[in-house]
Amino acid sequence: MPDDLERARARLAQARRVAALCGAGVSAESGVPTFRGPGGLWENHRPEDLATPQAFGRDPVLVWRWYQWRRELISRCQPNPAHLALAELERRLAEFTLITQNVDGLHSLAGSRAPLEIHGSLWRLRCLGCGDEREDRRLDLPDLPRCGACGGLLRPGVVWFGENLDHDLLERAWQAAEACQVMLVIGTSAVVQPAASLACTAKRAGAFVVEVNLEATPNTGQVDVSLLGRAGDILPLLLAPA
Ligand code: BJW
Ligand code: ZN
Repeated sequence: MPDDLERARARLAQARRVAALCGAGVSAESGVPTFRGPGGLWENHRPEDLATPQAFGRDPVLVWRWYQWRRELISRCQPNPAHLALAELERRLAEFTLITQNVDGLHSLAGSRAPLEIHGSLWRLRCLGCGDEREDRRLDLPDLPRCGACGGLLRPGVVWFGENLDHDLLERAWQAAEACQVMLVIGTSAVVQPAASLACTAKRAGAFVVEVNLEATPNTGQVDVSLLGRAGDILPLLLAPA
């Protein structure tokens, strides 16, 4: 592990173009629950009951309750050293792309300027009537929030299973994966597509890929270095001078 850390640190220090692909593990130390694994959101809820357009169509009150609960919980969370290290990396590099699956907004709070939130944001609401999408940070939403312009039902501005990711954001993420010299893959179980494939794309295009996770993932066999541990401990070490 110390050798792997050194190798990763040296490659990162030399790189001019870097991309990071983040998952729920990055926010875990801020107190945001992950999805899979012990204590994860899917331990007590089935994704198909809460995170699909069909679930919302069947029971929007149930789905909204779950999202309101998460908005409230996350409103009390602060960025942790992993978020701060990623914001610092962006300041150091001319070309840095932060691709995040997280919908909690903590990267922006940590100072990251342009995270590609490929699974959307809990803090944006979209109208099913007129399609208007805007930021809304209220914690006292009614059971079924409605659009001020057309009265249509509002939904969370996140990407559910079976839905397409935003084309432009995904395109920028693919481009960053293809162009980067180092990719950091942090705190993601790497089972949800197409996000998980971004690491393989970076590897195929010649990047040095570093995984940071508490445990092995389906990507571990393909990456150059796998650093096992907490993102909030490892990322600051990766950025520290040699
Ligand atoms: C730590 C740590 C610490 C903990 N430090 N580490 C190809 C093959 C098979 C299926 C598909 C496919 N292409 C598409 C699909 C279907 C589907 C999919 O991938 N299914 C698989 C699960 C089987 N994908 C989709 O539907 C996507 N849409 C799409 O592709 O459209 C086109 C299409 C549709 C249908 C068929 C084919 C094509 C959309 C995916 C949307 C995912 N949405 C969610 C919910 C977002 C909204 C919300 O938050 O409510 O996104 S699901 C959930 O999983 C969330 C996450 O962003 C996502 C990924 O999870 P993540 O971030 O990896 O978290 P965890 O919890 O899984 O892992 C945490 C990790 O951290 C663990 O590894 C820990 O060890 C680690 N960790 N603490 C470091 N301190
Ligand atoms: Zn509307």
